[in-house]
Amino acid sequence: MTELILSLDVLDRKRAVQIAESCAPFIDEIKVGYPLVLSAGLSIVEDLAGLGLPLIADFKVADIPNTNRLICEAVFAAGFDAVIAHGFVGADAARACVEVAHNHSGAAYIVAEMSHPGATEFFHGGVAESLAELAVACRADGIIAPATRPERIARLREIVGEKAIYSPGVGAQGGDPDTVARLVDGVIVGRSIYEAEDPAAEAERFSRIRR
Ligand code: FNU
Repeated sequence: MTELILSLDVLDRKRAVQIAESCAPFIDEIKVGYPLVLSAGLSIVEDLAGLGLPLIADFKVADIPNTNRLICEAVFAAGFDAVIAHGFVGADAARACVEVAHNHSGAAYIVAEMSHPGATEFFHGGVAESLAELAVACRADGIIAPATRPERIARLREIVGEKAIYSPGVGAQGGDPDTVARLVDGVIVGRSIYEAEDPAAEAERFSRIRR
């Protein structure tokens, strides 16, 4: 069954918790990134932990191996269950994230190709394929691939096989949830849910794309 992952890019702590609570029955995981953590503080993780849903840290970690290790240790110490890291920094740096994640019984996902229009400037021409290969070689738990380009997801699936593919870019960025849900393990949805008049109703609607 394709998972539904709520991207909680809401700046106000109270509103973030309210939205997460109301959507919780319809979602499988919550993804938190810089917007919420930098606005509300890392302790937001404690507020969300009570919902019992896995929490993904979308920090797109991209530094030298030692710094990546320190960042990921802090991520898992804070209570996150998974981390998203960049692969373009090289296998040693990406592997540092994977190792820390696995030492904490968590998961690490490598960005293979991003979803915004500008991503084609650097990710195309074989780069995304190389990043997907790197994710496999580093024993990452999966990759991030663009819901805005289903044909690219299909290509990257050939490389990662049964590893998880989590895909942002449906709704606000134009990707079609039904098309993408058939290709991936998890669909990541932010604005379409948290900016809706009734986020829970919208989450419920998206949850029906799960097969
Ligand atoms: P929404 N995100 C993304 N594209 O959109 N982590 C990527 O290639 C990627 C991401 C994140 O558009 C983005 O930062 F690697 O409002 C945001 O948090 O649905 C979320 O996915 C998409 O949010």
